[in-house]
Amino acid sequence: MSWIACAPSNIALIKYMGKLDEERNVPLNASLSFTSHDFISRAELSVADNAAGDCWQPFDDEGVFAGIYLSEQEQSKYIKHLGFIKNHLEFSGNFILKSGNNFPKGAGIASSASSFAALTKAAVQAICELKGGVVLPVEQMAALSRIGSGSSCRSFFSPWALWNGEEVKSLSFGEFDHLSHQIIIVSDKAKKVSSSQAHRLVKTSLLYKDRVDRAETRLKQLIKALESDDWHTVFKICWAEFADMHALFATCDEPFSYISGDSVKALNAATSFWSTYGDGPIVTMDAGANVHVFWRQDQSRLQIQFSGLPELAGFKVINDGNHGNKR
Ligand code: 2P0
Repeated sequence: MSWIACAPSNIALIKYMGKLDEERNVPLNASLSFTSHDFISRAELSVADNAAGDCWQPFDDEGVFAGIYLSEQEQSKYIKHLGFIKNHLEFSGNFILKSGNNFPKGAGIASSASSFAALTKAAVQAICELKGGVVLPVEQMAALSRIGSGSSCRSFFSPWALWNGEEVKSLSFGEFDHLSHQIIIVSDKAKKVSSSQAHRLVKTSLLYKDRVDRAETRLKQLIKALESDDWHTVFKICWAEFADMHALFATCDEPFSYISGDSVKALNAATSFWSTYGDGPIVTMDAGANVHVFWRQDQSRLQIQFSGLPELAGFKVINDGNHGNKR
């Protein structure tokens, strides 16, 4: 018997950075994210016949979810989360766990969010069925998933997800519910500082003191701008927010940066595009070097113009819905 679940990635525009409770991944500030249409992770559980414990395997076929290999450390974090769910649901059997994404790992597309959400869904479905119980409601699954990876709780809600403390819910912003998400891949190297380390280190920055207030203020401003269709203000707030997070990284006790020279090239292309056309994409960066841009449906011509900019030549551009569009 096997159980399969899929979950989408999500990208925060107001960032989760800094934890109130490290064990349970309770954030210090509320965050707001846009849920991907089809950057997806898939998890499959099947009952293991031996008592050697749970184990992880990649998908071994040629399908879109194959070819993703987790490091030893990633496997053990993933299996630990399965153990946590088994323990929570009082289940003692063992599973073979397979997982993969239809997008590259370590490319700054928040594969941790989608993969932990997919695992949580598959594990809850499997255990509830094996025990003859009712599958948990989505809010409870999101809360369990959050313990494995904080940002994964937002992947249960769409098109937008608002996560505050231990609660997460869907939001909708009319025409902004159908944004086109494009990622400028300037690097596919694994990041040197993990997100969990970053959450810890930012607290040592002198800029951290008012960080929660700044994030909460921006969240209110962003929701207001999204509700009033004020795209330019949305752009300005999102830029200020990712710059704020990256400034925390650069000013903590063991300073680090995810922003490379190529990230700056992509960012400059976006700012000069806005200056030239008086319009452009929302821009953000995650805890990685790659640059995320979001477009409204009515900006499809601008999006094509942007994709063709000479400054972006040589970078791979991945589109939500059109993966691996290499230029
Ligand atoms: C976010 N990030 O809001 C922020 C912005 C990265 C940059 O949440 O330690 O993998 O598992 O709770 O969720 C990435 O951190 O960290 C993240 P843990 P997670 O998306």
